[in-house]
Amino acid sequence: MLEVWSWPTPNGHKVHIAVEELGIPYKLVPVNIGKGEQFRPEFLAITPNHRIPAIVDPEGPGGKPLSLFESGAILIYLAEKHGRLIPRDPAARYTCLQWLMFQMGGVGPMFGQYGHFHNYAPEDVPYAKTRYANEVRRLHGVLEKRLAQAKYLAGEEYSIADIATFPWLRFPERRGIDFNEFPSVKRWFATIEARPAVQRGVAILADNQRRGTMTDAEREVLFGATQFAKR
Ligand SMILES: N[C@@H](CCC(=O)N[C@@H](CS)C(=O)NCC(=O)O)C(=O)O
Repeated sequence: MLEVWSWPTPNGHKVHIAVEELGIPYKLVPVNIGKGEQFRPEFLAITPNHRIPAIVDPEGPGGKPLSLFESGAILIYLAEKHGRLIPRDPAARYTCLQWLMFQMGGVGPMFGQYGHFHNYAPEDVPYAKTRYANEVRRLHGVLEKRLAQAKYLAGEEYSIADIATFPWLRFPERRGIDFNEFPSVKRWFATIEARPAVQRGVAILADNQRRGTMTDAEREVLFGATQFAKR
């Protein structure tokens, strides 16, 4: 059975939503990143980058086991293996991959840095706060333009590009964003949020979601010496 090594973060939710959408039976292996479980040897054997999500498919290409990390690669793999959530038409397929890469290289990293400097940095760094707030707003503007022209990011079809982007756009108020300023993003978000598989996906491990401030121990694991130790 497919193993999903994960935790309830936006990158984890992408894979939770995909397996729910595709109806794939899977075994969930929780990796508590606040407690440092991402540094355990069994997880490092799957991903040298010690980040969730990762998967192990015992029935990979050629019937051989395949392990994968990087949520974008996982989404492409699952969609192609199951023949859904990625358009078949070549032009639409590349458009889907384009928006998936836009999420992986833009939305994810920039929103992540916004969160870091607004919520976790031990000192106030106004330049970084402003820079990432501007980027978050700019990226919403890019999505708004696209979604004013197309129903979904890839075009007419719901795809892994939407699945990758949706979890990062949840709770916009936490990033100083009001969806009323981005009406097409608001329409798209409500459509995706209403999907039963998406609701099941974001509920996975939800009881473990961090509430309130980070503890010193979590801070050390995520941003201190433990994070940067040579492995
Ligand atoms: N580009 C990676 C990013 C993965 C990532 O940053 N995962 C975070 C949670 S959202 C993580 O595992 N952090 C653990 C750590 O920083 O030690 C992907 O999309 O899979």
